[in-house]
Order: sequence, then C-alpha cells, then structure tokens
Amino acid sequence: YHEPNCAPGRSAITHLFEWRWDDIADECERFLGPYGYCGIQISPPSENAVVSSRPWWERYQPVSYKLVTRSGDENAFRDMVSRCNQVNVRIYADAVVNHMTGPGNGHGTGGSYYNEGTLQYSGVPYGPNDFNNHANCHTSDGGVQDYNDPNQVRNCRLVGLADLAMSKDYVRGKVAGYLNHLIDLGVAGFRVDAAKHMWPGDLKAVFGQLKNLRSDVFGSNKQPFIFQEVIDQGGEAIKGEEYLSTGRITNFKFGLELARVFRRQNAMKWLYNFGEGWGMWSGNDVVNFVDNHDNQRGHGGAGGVLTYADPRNYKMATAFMLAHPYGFPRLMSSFSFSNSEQGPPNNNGQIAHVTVNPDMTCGGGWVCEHRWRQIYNMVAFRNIAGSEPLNNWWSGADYQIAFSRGNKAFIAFNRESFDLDANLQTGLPQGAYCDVISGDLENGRCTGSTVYVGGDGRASIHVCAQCFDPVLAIHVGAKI
Ligand code: AAO
Repeated sequence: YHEPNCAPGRSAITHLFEWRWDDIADECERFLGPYGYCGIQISPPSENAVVSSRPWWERYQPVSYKLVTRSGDENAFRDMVSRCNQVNVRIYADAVVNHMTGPGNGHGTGGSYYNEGTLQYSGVPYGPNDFNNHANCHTSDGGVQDYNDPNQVRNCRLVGLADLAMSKDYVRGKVAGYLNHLIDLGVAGFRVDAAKHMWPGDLKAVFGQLKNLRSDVFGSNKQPFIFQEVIDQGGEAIKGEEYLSTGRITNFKFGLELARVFRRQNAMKWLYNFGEGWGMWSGNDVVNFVDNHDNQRGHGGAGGVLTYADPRNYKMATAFMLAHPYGFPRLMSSFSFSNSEQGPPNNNGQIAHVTVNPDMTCGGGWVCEHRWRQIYNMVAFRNIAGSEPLNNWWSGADYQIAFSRGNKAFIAFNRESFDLDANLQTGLPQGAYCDVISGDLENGRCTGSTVYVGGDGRASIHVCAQCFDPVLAIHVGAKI
C-alpha cells in the first residue's frame, strides 16, 4: 500500500480541492499530464449531506457510496479517471469511511434519504446496528472528548458525526465494496479520512478485501496506494506508527517545521538532516505537505502553517519540499476564501468551472498553486532528480543553504537580509542552465536568469535578499 503507482518519471501529486470532475479531466490533458504531475487527490466522491450554506465541509458527511456530488456524477467520474489515466495522471480518492453525517435528516446530493436521529442511511443501506454507541463509547455526549484516550478517539463521534462500527463484517463489506468500485473505475489509491478514528485492525480487515488495481492501466498485481490521515504532532496517545502496516500516513510535522524555518523562527542551516533526522517517520511511510485543506483555514489542528496567503514564504517552503528527497509530496491547490466555512466558487450552489488566464494562472476565485511557475517547475526538478541523493550541502549563514541532487539538479535558498554570493559546487555537468524559479526555458531560451557551471561543477551563485523569490534552481532538464 506504500507505493503511489505513479507513471514512470513522475513524483508529486496535487489536491484539487473541490474541483468538478469535468474540470479535472481537462486539467489532466492540458496541464498536469504535460507538466509531469503524478496525480491528483480529489474531494470525496461519495454522496454527501446538503448543508444549506453549502460549506466545503459538507462533503465530509457521507449519506451513501453513490458517486454523486457537486463535483459530478458517476459518468463524469468515470470519464475523468479514464482521461487522466490516459495522459499518465493518477486519481486518488478521498475516502470518508469513519462516519456518516452529523445531526439532521433529508436527502443527500444523490437523492438518498437519511436520518441521523434514527441512524437510517437508506442509500447504503446502514441502520442503527451499524454504528458505535454507548455500549463501547463511554463519554457523556457520545463524542470524542479526550484525544489521550484511544478508545474514545476510535469508538466515539468525531465532531458529532455518526460513527460507523467498523468491527462489524457488514460495515467492512460495504466500505470495501465502495473502495473496490472506485478501483474498478481506475483510481490508483485512497486518502483515508480520519484514519486515526478507526482501529488499525479494522482498517487492515477492510483493506484486506481490496482488489488489485486495474491491470490494463497499472500492470498486474498492483495494490492501491493508501495514505491515511493521522494527525500525530507528538504528545497524544495515538501514534502514526500504528498505521504503517496499512499504508503511509500524512506527515503533519512537516509543514509546521518548514513554516518555522521559512518564517525565520528556526535556522535554515539545521535543515541539513531534515526528515528522519528531525524525528519524523521514514520517507517511505509519509505523504508530506506544506498545508492541507484543513490547516490552511484553521480546521483539523495546527494553525501556523504557510499558505498561498503568504506567497513568498509559501513558494520557498514548497520548493524545499520538492527539492528534498524525503518522502512523497502533495501540493495544495486551493480556492481563495475569506471565512473558513465558505464553499468553493459557485453559481447558485453549482460549483463554478475553473477559469485559466493567458499567463497560465487561474481566475474566478481558484488559486491553483499547482500552476504557479515556481511550483510546477519544481515538480519537473523533482522528476529529474529522481532517486539521486542529497549532495553538496552548503550553508553560508543561518538562513542561506544550497544542495544538489546527485549530478542532476541544484538549488539555493536565501532568507537573510543580505545577498547570497558564493562560488558553489553544483554537482552538475559543465554548461549554461536556466534558473527555473525566475523563469522558464522556452524554445531554447531562458526567460529568467542563467547560471554558468564550469568544468569543475562550480558556479557563481547569486540569490539576492530582495529578489521576488529568493531561490535559485537549476537542473539538467533545463540546460540551455
Ligand atoms: C462540521 C461542523 C461541526 C459539526 C459537524 C457535524 O463544522 O461543527 O459538529 O459538522 O455536524 C470537516 C470539517 C469539520 C466538519 C466535518 C463534517 O473540518 O468542521 O464538521 O468536515 O462536515 C480531527 C480529526 C481529523 C479531522 C479533523 C478536522 O482527527 O481526522 O479533526 N480531519 C478530517 C478532514 C476534515 C473533516 C473530517 C476529518 C471529518 O480532513 O476536513 O472535517 O470527515 C487535535 C487532534 C486531531 C484533531 C484536531 C481537531 O489536533 O490531534 O486529531 O483532528 O485536534 O479537532 C495542536 C495539536 C494537534 C491538535 C491541535 C488542535 O496543534 O498538536 O494534534 O492542536 O487541538
């Protein structure tokens, strides 16, 4: 479950938060395929409760496993997966299987009736016996109150959401059936929402029922990629390690640590042993990110991460994530928001199409961090760097660092108040290279600054303190 199943030479995914399936299909063909993205985390595809103000979070309240949401129906979903796979871009579905809805009743986005009061979810169907209750959750209100009590975390309600009894064979079968349906449609794996709120043994039992991925797309005997949302920033009873036999986990320490560094609260030079050396899990066990859809808006633990709202630091932290060999990276692609509940850009409740500007950025309220030059060019950098080790580490001052990835790629960062001017070993073959942070290589010409590497691999590196982006990155894929 640890293998992302990327097409060869691809190594990063992006979360297209709340995008429509038809827009994602277009984005695969016109951008993500050509620019080397491995894949996409999509918003939950299962039918959800309709909350009157249409907040983004209604999609985390499943009503059934029918594939009908504001992003599109099953036909649109099938079309998206097949068109994306065709251009070597994988789809990872956000699987919300810990719970169903919060308090209320009515019809979901696919028309299925539900009633949380009587615990009836006719579209699955689930009934009252399929949920945890006071027999195994012992808190006064039936909700998770103390994160230091694993029994509460797994058997009680997360923020009031009806908690499925995944110890039951029937529930396991329904969940596995849902995930297998997505596998049949061609997905490459799953983000498992609220994994910390499910017992590791129950997850093992469910994943044990999963099919292999479609062999016509992925080759034979490939298991789905599974990355589990487990928030472990240290200091709670439940540890990320408990979930490593059923896949990778989301590394919530990563973005917090990088935010501190790029905000100048912890010297950048200490990054020399970033990753396992900083007490994080092994690189093969994690999905890393600078921010996610929760913590960028103050939900789900951990304020204090960098987001698109602080673009200069955000691009630097993202460049570091993509340049560094540790772990598997996920990029956030947001819609802009002014309050933390607000749903995506929409027309009378229908999610609006993403608009693309002539300069490749997005409009209409879609931020599209994944289309920022400093970010998509670093995706290419990571693909080129491949499995090359981190070499030629250099730090000139507390907030000036540089390193190479073998002899394929080189990057330098400056977060001091004075310029970085140094003759550095880049590890690269002799030649002229386009700095892919300040520009693009287009028709053999660099629209940004050029770096000349000598026969000894050394180059004079200049990263001004006041630059628009105080980062410089070169690689053998952008040699002039
Ligand atoms: C909505 C309403 C609620 C209402 C509910 C039911 O907002 O008021 O009660 O419906 O009617 C999303 C939204 C929720 C929304 C929900 C359902 O964020 O607001 O509720 O949809 O519509 C915990 C879980 C984690 C979860 C996170 C939000 O462990 O799994 O809460 N994330 C996922 C999704 C998320 C989604 C759901 C789960 C539900 O990504 O989008 O919710 O499907 C500690 C714990 C964490 C815990 C946080 C927050 O964090 O460790 O496990 O996350 O608290 O409760 C320090 C610590 C850090 C700690 C943090 C905060 O930083 O280091 O560990 O402080 O105390």
